[in-house]
Amino acid sequence: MDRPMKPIFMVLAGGLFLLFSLAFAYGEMKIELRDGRVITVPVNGKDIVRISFGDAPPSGGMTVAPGGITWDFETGDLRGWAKTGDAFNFQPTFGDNPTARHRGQPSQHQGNYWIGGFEKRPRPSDPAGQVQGDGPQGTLTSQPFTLSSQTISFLIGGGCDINTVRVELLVDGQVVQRATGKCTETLERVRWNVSQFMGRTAQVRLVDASGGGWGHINFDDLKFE
Ligand SMILES: [Ca+2]
Repeated sequence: MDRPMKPIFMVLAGGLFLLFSLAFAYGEMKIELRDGRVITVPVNGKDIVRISFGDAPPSGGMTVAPGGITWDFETGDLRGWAKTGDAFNFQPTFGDNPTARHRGQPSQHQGNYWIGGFEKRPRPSDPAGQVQGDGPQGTLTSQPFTLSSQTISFLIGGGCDINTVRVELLVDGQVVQRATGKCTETLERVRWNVSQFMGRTAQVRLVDASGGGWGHINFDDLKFE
């Protein structure tokens, strides 16, 4: 009577073993979102080889590259960027500060924060309309990243002398693209075709080498397209 039971017992034992294996294999990856939500994904951390993000976040969302660079400054800080000089000491700036000081040139920035070289409102609690002026000079350079898209675009404004105020793209440490503003605080989108540099190591550098009139640069919302 014992013999016919043996195969059944083995199948049951095998099934239980499989169930336990699955239960232990599938842990949960928790992803904390900026809005406070927590998403759980049923996956074992040991099985993850690489995490990548295929889709751009929706407009207005915070964009932080895997390397930790904030491209739209919605973090409210300069993470992933290195400063020289004092031109960018009070950046990013919050809100449409030019309109708050009745400049007549709305910033038209993305989200809440942007680089406004003339502005000085780093926190929402700071008085609206405060400025640091054109005097300070310096640079703001992103950490290196790998160019993996055909096009990059960004919002630029501020001064219009490309010799003193500009945004640069560096590839392997060499300047390969430059853009300046139009002597208005209002930001406009500029696109660069960077397909010839795909796979190369790049940096974005903001340069403010002028303390005179329109001696500042505005910048926001760099996108990889
Ligand atoms: Ca922004």
